[in-house]
Amino acid sequence: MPDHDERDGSEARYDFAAIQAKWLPAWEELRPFRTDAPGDKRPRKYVLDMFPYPSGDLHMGHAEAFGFGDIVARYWRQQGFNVLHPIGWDSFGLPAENAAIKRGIDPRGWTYDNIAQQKRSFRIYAPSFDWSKELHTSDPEYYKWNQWLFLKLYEKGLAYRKDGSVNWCPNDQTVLANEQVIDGHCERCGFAVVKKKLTQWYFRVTDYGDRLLDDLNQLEGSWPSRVLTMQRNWIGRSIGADVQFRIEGRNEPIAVYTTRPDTLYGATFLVVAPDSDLASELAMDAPAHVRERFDDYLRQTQAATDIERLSTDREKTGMFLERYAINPLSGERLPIWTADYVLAEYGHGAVMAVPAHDQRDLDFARTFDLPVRVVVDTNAPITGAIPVIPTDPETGEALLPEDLPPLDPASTGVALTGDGRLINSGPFNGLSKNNAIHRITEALESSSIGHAARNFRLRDWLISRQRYWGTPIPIIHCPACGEVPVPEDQLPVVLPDAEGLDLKPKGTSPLGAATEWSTVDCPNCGGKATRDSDTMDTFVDSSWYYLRYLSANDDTQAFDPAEVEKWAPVDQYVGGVEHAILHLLYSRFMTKVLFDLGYVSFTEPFMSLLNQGQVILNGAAMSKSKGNLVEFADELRQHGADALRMTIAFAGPPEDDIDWADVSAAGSAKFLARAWRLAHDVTSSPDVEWRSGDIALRRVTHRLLADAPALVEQFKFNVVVARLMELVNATRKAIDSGPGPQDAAVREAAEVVTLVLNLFAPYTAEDMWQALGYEPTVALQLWRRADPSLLIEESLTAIVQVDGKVRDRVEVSPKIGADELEGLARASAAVQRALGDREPASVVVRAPRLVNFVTAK
Ligand code: ANZ
Ligand code: ZN
Repeated sequence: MPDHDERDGSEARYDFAAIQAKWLPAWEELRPFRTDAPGDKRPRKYVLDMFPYPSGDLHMGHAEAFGFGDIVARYWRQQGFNVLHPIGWDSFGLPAENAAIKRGIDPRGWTYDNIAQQKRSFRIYAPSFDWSKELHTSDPEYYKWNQWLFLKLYEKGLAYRKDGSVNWCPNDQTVLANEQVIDGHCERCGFAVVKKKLTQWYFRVTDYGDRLLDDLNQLEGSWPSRVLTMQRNWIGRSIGADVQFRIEGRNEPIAVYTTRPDTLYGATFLVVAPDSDLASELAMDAPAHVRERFDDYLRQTQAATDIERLSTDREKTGMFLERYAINPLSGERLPIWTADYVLAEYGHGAVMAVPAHDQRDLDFARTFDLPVRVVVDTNAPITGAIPVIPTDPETGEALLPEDLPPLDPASTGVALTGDGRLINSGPFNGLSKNNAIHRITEALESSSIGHAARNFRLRDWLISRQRYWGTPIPIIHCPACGEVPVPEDQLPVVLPDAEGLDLKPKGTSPLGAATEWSTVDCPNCGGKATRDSDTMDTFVDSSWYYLRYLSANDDTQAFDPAEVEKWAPVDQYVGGVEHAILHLLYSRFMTKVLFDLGYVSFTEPFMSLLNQGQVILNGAAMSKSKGNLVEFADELRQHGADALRMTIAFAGPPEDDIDWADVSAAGSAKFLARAWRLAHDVTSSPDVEWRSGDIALRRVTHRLLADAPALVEQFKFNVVVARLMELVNATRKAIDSGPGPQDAAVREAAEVVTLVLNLFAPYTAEDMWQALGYEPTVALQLWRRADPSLLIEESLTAIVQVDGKVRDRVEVSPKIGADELEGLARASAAVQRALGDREPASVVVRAPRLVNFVTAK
């Protein structure tokens, strides 16, 4: 709807559709955002939005994320940088395949149709992309380099295949990474996930556990702190010791991992994970009735998820294996149990149970009536080397031992996890917990029955999937040679045609059924061999795409090291917090691997991260099924790209959710029309001398010029918009009831409004720029420096009172501090007269406006 407000000056009509239609073709011809113009000497910035998955048209979440990314990209261009802001599609993955199965079509067609649709919408929305770098991960030109990367990891021993118990989605009939299991359910379809033993491909992420953790320190302050915390928790480094226990009737000792070697004398039994090889072996050599019960118990375990198993408020289950271990320090004989609260995949899949000091062990011991022995006296607190005598917090009197809470977890049911001094621990009695951890670890090391050890919660990355629409794994299985990597010059291994293949999930990859594709000659011995039929997790594709943008059209290498040197790492990354763990972790891992391989010279991919909130409606997430969807296409049609972008920028801090019920795109359109008319009302020419303009308006203009950069860099986009509105209002007033449209300050203000609008409303800004007498494009105009002489603030009048009575007024700066203001007030002759020889009992200072001296009455 064209907006025209008679009260608002110019007769010109703001018609967003006409403005869009005018500038879109002009820009496409100008290509102002190309980054490879010959001789371009500008310094560089790399601004990246997480690339979209082509599941349909763009949605409001895209409008938001790409809107924010574009503000940053446009801002750095105004600051004189050559800014790379690329776009591509994360176009492999399950939704395409599931849609294809449902409709009996090719996932390729579905995917590329959706990309075309999203592209059309992007063109109108007009983020400042360099379209020449466009990529799609499902193109062989892209996934060839996934395969190349896989082979590099394979050469380094960082890609390997192993049998393991994996998460299996019975609905999607594919394995899932631990990260893709949410509360025991498939992240994609919501089906309950089960455990299955399968041979799968992994990337050795755990080798990088320490660096993935330690390098987060580099990102402190430039990534959201909650993302840093989520990364740290996910990696979950734990520090402790491995301890060897001899097993009766077995040659080899077994190892357990513990974070509390100080409690070794308090171990009263051992527990092994039912689904570990060790448990099966121990049960195998146990009496027959144990073997039978064990099989039942194992089945029961496999139905539970890791999260359920680790939960502390779950009824403890388990069984005695009728085997015994020997405590390596005390020589005590300890029964061996199996219980599902111990996980096969963590540490060694076995624990020394210390029920007095570990809650899960205690719950278990109480359920099965096993002994509890306290070995750390937590009533003997420690500070440094000096024992502290505990005191009653109320009376402050020293407490006698009998007054202290009992050291009896067996009856209280509460494990003692605090600090204290060792008891019941032979030669280690009297040591503090921390000293004992050191001493006992040393003792274990010196007799070669243990050593200091670390563990990560992080697991290796399971990358193989039994699905069609992904990157084929470039390995050939030969009966004679085993695993043979596909030679580099035979890449890409192109996906076979979907036509004629049954894509329905059935537990093995549909690629295996493409016999013509999968039967090959072994590159090594020439004999008959078969291709690996699994495809890669799509997180592999997105783990390095930021590098491919730099050489998107290079078919000789994954990326050109010279381009990487110029552009990478990414200066500003923008995307959803739903990727706070996996995608970022995998990109960080891949970057470190590429660093180690000598391909890049940095170890972190994304120097700064902005997580936008969600666009919601009436307090709830939008969804098609709930029927509360705000469609991007509808909003775009109704209000235009600029009003949409403006609404998003103005809604609030970008990290917060935007409730579409609380914002007004129509209001944004009105504001844009109001701003746009300013440019048409200016009557002075571009060469007018600004310094001759109205000083009050110039002050408002220059304060915005001075403040906006820092506000943008702190992502306070909404504040910039608010300040821009203030300038638009001041300019309108100057035209209508101030110095008038011919005043130089009016032109200056209108030009600055245009420069700032370029960040949020590029079409409107371009049209204003032309109305002001300039050539396109405003997007490449440099930011203007604020004139410092216009930033000096006016003074204001502070009131000085004595006992609430006004005694004086002083002129002060609006920025005056409380102490300075009080000093000025005390120096006032009127105040000194009013006070006489009385000392004020208190002084109330409300800088910059008021001081009140209160005398005691
Ligand atoms: C004895 C002990 C005594 C423990 C005590 C704790 C407190 P984090 O911090 O997560 O690394 N553990 C070891 N392997 C396990 C497995 N596969 N499944 C379940 N639990 C396992 O936890 C390490 C502690 O978790 C280890 O230290 C071990 O219990 C248990 F007062 O050993 B502790
Ligand atoms: Zn062979």
